[in-house]
Amino acid sequence: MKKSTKENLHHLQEFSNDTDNAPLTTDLGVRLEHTDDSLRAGVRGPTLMDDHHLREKIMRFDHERIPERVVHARGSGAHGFFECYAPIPQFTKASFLSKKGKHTPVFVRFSTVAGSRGSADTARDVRGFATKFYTDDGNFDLVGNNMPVFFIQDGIKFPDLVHSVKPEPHNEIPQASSAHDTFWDFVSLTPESTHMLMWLMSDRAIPRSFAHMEGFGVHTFRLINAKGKSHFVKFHWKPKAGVHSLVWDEALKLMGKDPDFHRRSLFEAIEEGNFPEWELGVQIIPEKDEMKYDFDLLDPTKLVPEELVPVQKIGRMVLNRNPDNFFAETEQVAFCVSNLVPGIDVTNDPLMQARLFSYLDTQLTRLGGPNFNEIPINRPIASVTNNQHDGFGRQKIPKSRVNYFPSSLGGVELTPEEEGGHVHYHELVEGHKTRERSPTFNDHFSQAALFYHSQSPKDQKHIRDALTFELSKVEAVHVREQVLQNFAQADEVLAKEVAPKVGVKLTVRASKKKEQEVSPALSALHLQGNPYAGRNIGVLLAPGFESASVTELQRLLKAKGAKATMLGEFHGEIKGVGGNIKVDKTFKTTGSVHFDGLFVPAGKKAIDALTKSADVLLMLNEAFKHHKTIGLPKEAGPLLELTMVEVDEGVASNAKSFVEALKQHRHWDRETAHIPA
Ligand code: HDE
Repeated sequence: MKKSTKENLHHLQEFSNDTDNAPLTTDLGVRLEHTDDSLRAGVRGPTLMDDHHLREKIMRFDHERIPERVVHARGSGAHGFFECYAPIPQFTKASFLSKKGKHTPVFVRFSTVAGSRGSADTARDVRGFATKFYTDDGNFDLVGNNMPVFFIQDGIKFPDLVHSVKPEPHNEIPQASSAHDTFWDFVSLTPESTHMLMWLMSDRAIPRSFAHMEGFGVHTFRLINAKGKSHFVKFHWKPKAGVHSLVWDEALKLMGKDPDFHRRSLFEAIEEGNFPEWELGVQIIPEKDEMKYDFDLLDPTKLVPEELVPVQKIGRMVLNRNPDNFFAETEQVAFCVSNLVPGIDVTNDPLMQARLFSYLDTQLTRLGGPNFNEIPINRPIASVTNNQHDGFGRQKIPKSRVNYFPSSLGGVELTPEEEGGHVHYHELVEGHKTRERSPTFNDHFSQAALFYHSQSPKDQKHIRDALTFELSKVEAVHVREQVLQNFAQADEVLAKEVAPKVGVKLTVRASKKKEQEVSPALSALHLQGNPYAGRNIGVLLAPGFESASVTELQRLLKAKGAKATMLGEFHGEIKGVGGNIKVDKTFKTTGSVHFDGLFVPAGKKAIDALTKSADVLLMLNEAFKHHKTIGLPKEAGPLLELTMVEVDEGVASNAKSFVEALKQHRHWDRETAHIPA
């Protein structure tokens, strides 16, 4: 049963078209009595031009596709609401941030960047995290990512960056992967990308689910209060479920086993009532502090460490309703960085400035004309009354004869600023026209180092492993070397450790010894959240299992907001001691990679049967290799012997100790204890 709340159904409802049990009609509402055979002259004769139903049906089919997004083509969306619980009217007049308890409907689309629309969810990539707030004063789109910085400082480099990461033009290989020559060639010659590359090589680029990601507005924005005063602001989404990731081998396997892994877990979580939730945080910086830091607030390759400016939480967002139709909503949603409301304004960040143009522009090609904001998912709640009447696909019927301004015959009116009329921030701007970058943008390595040094040893190892993997796929040796020269500027030891693994002899050109600063807030260890939210445990069943241990596991998991999936050789009911259980998924159609842990219930007969299944043995080995919690009862010795599983703190013998061990998410000690470096 779908859960929904009144507030986020809002204006979409009037457009919903429930076709279940309705008569089949043509596009003009003529009811049809036959749709399986075309109209022909004789049963074996030619098809007739008179068949308007055939022509209409095929015409619609021929035009079903619209251009996919040039970047962020692969995405998944959900509806929800934003609740402001700690208003900040002293900083902004934005209505949705100014009143305690105020609810605003939202639509969020998560995405990968590089892959095509049909590519796999778990590729190593940045994730888009775009939120449309349908506020009383118009739509505000926070079109962010799950990483707080970006590859380039100026939007004019974006086409180069994207061309380099997309499949190479001569053979269209590889799909949804940065591990190839052109990407690393471009970034090796663009040292400002080093900080973002550190994030991209980290486990943040392979999230466990969308609900386990932070979100960031990336650029510095402005908040404007009712008196017209401006403060700089950085936006953050903090996930209630914490920041957690897949392991790389798991991500690779999921690309084959379940390319929809992230889409599916978002959809299922919402259907099951386990609504993903984030808190909205702001870092607020007074205008007088604009030049206070040793980085420039306008430089999108830099973040503001939370230790310098704390994140103030002001509200929460809950995603509680799946779209009814993927195309109409998730595909047609059009986010625009220029969708701003009074109280929120932009800065001169040169990346942001280019984005202000780009998003509006791209929708014209993607959605076929200037009326894309009349598509239900894009329509604001605030009423729209202006003189733009025409263009492809116009939906509303304007009634006034006046479509110009000014007029003495009626027509629209202006709203003074005091009554909510939009004005741009009164910023002083002066300077010579120039194609130059500010020297305050010059330090490309300090924050790359800050991020790396703030990671736990395990996370640092993952960064080195990922870099080794990616560079191992780069054919041009000089590119591998140049990349490592850049990384060496951030951390020489890192570069020197990777170099021999990718066949590079590294003589570091400049090695300044720097003090190793850290920002604890940048480590996922400090973002653990609720360890059970969204977790899914696979229960391995065979005839003769003891149903009591399964029931107990289900009860304990449910109480914590996690779930269990029943796995068996085939579909149907499996006979257990004390009760039968229906299989949800079969051994062949899933794998350990689908689950956060595996549980074998008690029951000697069942365990003997499981020892005969190669699928089960593979699953247990993989769960162990991916550092997951495994439940194996005392009598599971014969099963254990056939696997590489070694009993450690992540291997539990009953439901209670299993759920306790699950709290850890992964048992990383295995990585160093069992897998040679
Ligand atoms: Fe985007 N980006 N971008 N981008 N971007 C698009 O807009 C662009 C950038 C981001 O779920 C496109 O509607 C330029 C940064 C997200 O629909 C396009 C530049 C950040 C999404 C576009 C950037 C983003 C997009 C493609 C450099 C993080 C998906 C289709 C100046 C803060 C939104 C579309 C969704 C989508 C252009 C850089 C995030 C072509 C020119 C930095 C989350 O307009």
